[in-house]
Amino acid sequence: MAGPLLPCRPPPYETRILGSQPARFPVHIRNIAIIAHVDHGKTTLVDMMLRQAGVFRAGQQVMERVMDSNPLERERGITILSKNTAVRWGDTKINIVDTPGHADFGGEVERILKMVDGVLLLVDAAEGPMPQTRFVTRKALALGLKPIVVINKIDRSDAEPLRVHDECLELFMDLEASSAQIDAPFLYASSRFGVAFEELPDKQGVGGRVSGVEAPDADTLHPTPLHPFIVPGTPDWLTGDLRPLFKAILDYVPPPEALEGPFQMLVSTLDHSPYVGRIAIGKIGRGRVRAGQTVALLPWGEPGLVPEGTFPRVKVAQLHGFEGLARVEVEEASAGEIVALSGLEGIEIGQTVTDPEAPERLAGIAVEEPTITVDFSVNTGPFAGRDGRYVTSRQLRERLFREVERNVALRVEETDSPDTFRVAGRGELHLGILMETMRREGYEFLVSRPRVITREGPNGEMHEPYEELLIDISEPFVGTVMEKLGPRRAELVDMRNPGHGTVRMAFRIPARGLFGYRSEFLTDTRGNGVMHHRFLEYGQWAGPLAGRSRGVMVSMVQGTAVAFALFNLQERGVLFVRPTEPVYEGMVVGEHCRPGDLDVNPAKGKRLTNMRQSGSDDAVLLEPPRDITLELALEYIEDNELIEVTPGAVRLRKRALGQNERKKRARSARAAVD
Ligand SMILES: Nc1nc2c(ncn2[C@@H]2O[C@H](COP(=O)(O)OP(=O)(O)OP(=O)(O)O)[C@@H](O)[C@H]2O)c(=O)[nH]1
Ligand SMILES: [Mg+2]
Repeated sequence: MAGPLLPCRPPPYETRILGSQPARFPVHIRNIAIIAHVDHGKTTLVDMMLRQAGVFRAGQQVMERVMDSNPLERERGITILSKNTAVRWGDTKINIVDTPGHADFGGEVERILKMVDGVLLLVDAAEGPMPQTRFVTRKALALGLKPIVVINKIDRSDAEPLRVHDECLELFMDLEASSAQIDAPFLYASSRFGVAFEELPDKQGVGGRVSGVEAPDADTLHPTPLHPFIVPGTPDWLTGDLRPLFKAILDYVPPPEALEGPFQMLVSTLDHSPYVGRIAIGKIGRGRVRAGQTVALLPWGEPGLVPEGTFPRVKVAQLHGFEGLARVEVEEASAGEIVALSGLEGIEIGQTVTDPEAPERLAGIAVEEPTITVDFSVNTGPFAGRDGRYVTSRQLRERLFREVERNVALRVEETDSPDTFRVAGRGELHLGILMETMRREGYEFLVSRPRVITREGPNGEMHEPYEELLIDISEPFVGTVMEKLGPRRAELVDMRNPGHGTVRMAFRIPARGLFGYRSEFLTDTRGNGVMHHRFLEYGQWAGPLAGRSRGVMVSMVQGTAVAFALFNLQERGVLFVRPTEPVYEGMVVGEHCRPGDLDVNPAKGKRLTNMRQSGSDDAVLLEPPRDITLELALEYIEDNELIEVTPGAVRLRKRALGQNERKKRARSARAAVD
């Protein structure tokens, strides 16, 4: 184990805060990112670190997962944007970046790794390493970062921390970690209860042994202030706190290099404010920067000196450092600190900002290329404009191009039709979030089925994106899953049966093969299975794939859905609409339980001979309809269908609404295949 860091050189980091507020100096710095697969507990851990480091006032009401601050993140319980925060632990400032775990945002995590000097790699004590764990670990190891492994959620009843410990080591070997990296410290933690242990606590005992950190006096270099925060309901055997984690960060994460010389900083992430525009966030690599200073914005390119005259010079309007949940305005900051610069008009991720006298570019990380594309177009349905505020192609165009300003992995292109825009992104979640955000802002539009973006292989052949698919299901469902994935061209890569009834299967599958699979998977496994997928690589075009195995029920009338009609239809499949919902001709109102589409009349009421009969409609027993979320819709629809997105509704519809037109198109499509 590495010993405590000795104060062998003068503390180089300095941040002068504007105004009279005295800053607590000198400080040491640690810059860390928290990385993991989705839902392994990163944001919950940051909550507890903030609490125990005393960021909140005593008694202050703080919402859970406070870093997931935007409404969509709160609603979905996931992190979408990475965020910076900082805590003080003794005389050390720890800058923490909470990152998103969903695979669509992997590129962002990769860039974040450039601004930190260490990572906390969280792994769920039951799930073990997952596809995204492998991805972020590979990136962190390749950058030479030495992780601190935190086996989290040890409180879970199905936790198997020792097995997961072994699996992490196996992963490190697989990824050819250096011996120093394999020697990473392992901690056992529960972010929910705010505890971390160096040794696995005994479930029968009281409190874990947190060797070495119980006596703060023994380590005078790192006084360990702690703001006790005991989560109600903490089991006895989990008595403890996060001191072992803070200690590990101080001991194992190297302080940032504090290079003297002309200012130089790589922009790792962007933020946006309606007042100051783009905000560039990164770690100062060398020298210092002041508010009001003129800097050079170097265009992307090879590392090294950039010729004079090829870059703009701009003034840093404001300079902010991170402190708890706030950003504090500072007048100057030096190498090693993570700062936010505003006023740099046109700045992009991956660019280097320097002293104009020493325009030396750093190696950036290219923004990941999109893998799927959809068409956004003006709503042409009969309900167009009913509840949206922005419905014209001009408004749609303006909004989409504005998005590109801050959503770096997104591309928007015009098409031959002035009403349609091609939007390319990293996956269904990436595009789904854009769609959801726009709908909340009052936009209305149609979205097509996603298409994969193909590339040309080395010999001119066509390549398409492949995904890594991981499925956890109970044994009896293995057969069904294999049967369904075969025609989708999935290749079984690994299968593990640890013997407790749940089987884990890993596949390599063309991204196209996954379209429409999630809803089938949920039906087939009756909601018991878990599936995760992430982009793996480009590979040979897999040839034609079968589409959705079931057809849909299409409304042949415009009107209002009636319980009586829905009751009769639910025998034919799963409905997507509720009674009293408006429907129109060509709208998809449910899934047919067989192949082939079915024209139906969801508005057909019982003949109203007297009041009692129509009143008795309410008593009809209806299955709850399937909720159509945007991501599900994106995965679900076929080429001849569209998603209608409005502030009040997400509907599925046929491209051609009229029955005759649909038949005609279906005939010509069949003819084209034959
Ligand atoms: N049992 C248990 N559940 C936990 C623990 N930590 C977090 N959770 C739960 O796991 C879920 C995900 O937690 P988050 O902190 O949002 O996970 P995350 O890694 O930030 O997720 P993303 O940002 O979406 O990748 C939430 O429901 C938490 O309550 C833990 O230590 N034990
Ligand atoms: Mg999170």
